[in-house]
Amino acid sequence: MALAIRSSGVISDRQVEQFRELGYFIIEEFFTMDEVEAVQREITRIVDQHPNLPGEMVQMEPVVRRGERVPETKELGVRKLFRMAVHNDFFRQLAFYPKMVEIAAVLLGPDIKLLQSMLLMKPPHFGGSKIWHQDNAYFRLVPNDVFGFWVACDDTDPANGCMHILPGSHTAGVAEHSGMNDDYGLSAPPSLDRALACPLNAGGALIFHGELCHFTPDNTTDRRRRAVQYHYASTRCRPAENSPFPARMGEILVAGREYEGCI
Ligand SMILES: O=C(O)CCC(=O)C(=O)O
Repeated sequence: MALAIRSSGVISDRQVEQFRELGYFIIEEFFTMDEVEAVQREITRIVDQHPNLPGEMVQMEPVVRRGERVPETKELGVRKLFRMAVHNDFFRQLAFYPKMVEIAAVLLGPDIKLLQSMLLMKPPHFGGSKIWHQDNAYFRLVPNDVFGFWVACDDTDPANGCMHILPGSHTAGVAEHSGMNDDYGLSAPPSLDRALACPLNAGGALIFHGELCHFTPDNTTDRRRRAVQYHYASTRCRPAENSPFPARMGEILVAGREYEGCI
């Protein structure tokens, strides 16, 4: 990944160095509580419109879809909102959140796309795990100039399914993955005792390389665990030909320009 020599006012040189060496860094209070609450309200507004929404936007928890669990409210049955930045003005604007764009410019250079927007809802009691994986195993961008912001919209810890990462695992390329859809993950996942849990208060952000191995466990609590996940990539990336998924061409050009044959 092409790291700028200078860092912005938002991140320190030490954080840029940590990203290069370990594949992640954390910023507490990245969103203010007002911003977190605005995200929470917009989630409710979107889910209230379901099913009168583009089909890709709302995915229910599998146990709810299969009728094995009945959530207290529709919102508490949602696993994921997908590509909200394409379909919703609030989340489109969030793609231009100055701190995110500034950090993207440091990590990626001047030509930046929002590659993918998601809201990961992991509802209380039955919100299922997301198995160990590397995000660029889904995207297969070459070069791998792609990273994610995972911003907690509730207080998160291991019991309600916070992020777990394997520091430094972003340097060895994309490992073999198998499975389908949300169960697509590392064929040889690491043991849990090697994982670093990243508990965050609401508003805190994990910024992580697109090839960093990570997973989130089940939400076994009665607490919510919502998170915004926005991936940014350099517009010089090409979708690789060996991708098992449809090529991701990105959602929004955030800064700079596009290139022929690239995302
Ligand atoms: O927030 C989560 O539960 C998992 C997010 C994640 O790793 C992903 O969707 O790639």
